[in-house]
Amino acid sequence: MTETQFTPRVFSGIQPSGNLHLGNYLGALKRFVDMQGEDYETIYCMVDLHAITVWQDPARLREKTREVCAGFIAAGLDPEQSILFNQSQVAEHTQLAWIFNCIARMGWMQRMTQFKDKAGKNAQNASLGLFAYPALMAADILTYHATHVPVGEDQKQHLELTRDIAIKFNHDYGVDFFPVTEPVIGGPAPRVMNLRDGSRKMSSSDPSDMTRINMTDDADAIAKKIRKAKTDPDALPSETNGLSERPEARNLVNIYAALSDLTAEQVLTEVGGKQFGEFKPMLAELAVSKLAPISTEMARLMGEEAEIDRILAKGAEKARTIAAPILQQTYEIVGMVGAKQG
Ligand code: AQP
Repeated sequence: MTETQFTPRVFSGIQPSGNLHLGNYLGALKRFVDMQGEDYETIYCMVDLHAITVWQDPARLREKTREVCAGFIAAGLDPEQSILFNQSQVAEHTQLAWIFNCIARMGWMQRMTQFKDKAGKNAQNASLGLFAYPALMAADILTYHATHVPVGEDQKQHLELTRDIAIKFNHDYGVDFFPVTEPVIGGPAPRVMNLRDGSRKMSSSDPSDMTRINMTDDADAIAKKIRKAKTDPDALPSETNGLSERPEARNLVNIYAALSDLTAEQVLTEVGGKQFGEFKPMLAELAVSKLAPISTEMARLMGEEAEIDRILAKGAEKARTIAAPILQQTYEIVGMVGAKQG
């Protein structure tokens, strides 16, 4: 099957489980905005069903869902141009996920490194949902026949699983029905690292707030976190190969590059030879100039709860018009009596 049979369509999502952070922004959200336009139909989702694979306080989940929606819009997603909604409101995701639970193999799921990382030593006590989550993610994508999925590098393995599920479904039923989705991973910061440990990714679940820049941080907090970010005593190199053994330095250069829409090479041409004492204030100023307008607009939108809920409801309605016929066709292919329309 070739991708060209399918309408170019982008799908991606973010969990409303914690603070939106710079990793979510540079790895995902900024790239969602870049893909919004005439070339693709764009569908972006607050994946609340994924969030509950670990315990979520209901009131906080509601608040975070609205906050992520506000973040999407504040960052530049236009609800008239892109479909914005929360996953639980389009039942086709979970309906298709069940079919995919029956396609995915246990061996495939057991290889998922994110489950191993998140469940840690306590895997017996992890929820079944946390284990099955990548099959729901495949359904999120394929219930729209999405052809492109912009994500951070940490989601690469889940997208490979999505491709395997589509290929196995098509093969088992002898159809060319699901597209083999292209991951869109790239840019200068596909994996933003923890500010205190360059070997770990920046994450909303890290207990220390100093490890990440939140989209809601004010200028002082951003400057303080960058000032205290772990670095090394050497000056910045003039070429990227000089960063290969310096994960913290590489991370800050990549963040600078992604925020300024430059490559790391271009940034080093400008800042090579500088000490961190000089580079960190430059980075803080850049981060504040890019993030402050977004956080200000997010705060304003958070005051308009009814408007956010209206946008989400309208988005879910639009999403359902794409998802429902694809689910119906899937049921027909699989052999469910009563699925055929008319
Ligand atoms: N550090 C990161 N660098 C680049 N991209 C990142 N993403 C997340 N962290 C980074 C991307 O953001 C999108 C949404 O992620 P998610 O909310 O689905 O969950 P996550 O990957 O589990 O993100 P967190 O915030 O880091 O949460 P926990 O604490 O659960 O690990 C995805 O496209 C992801 O790649």
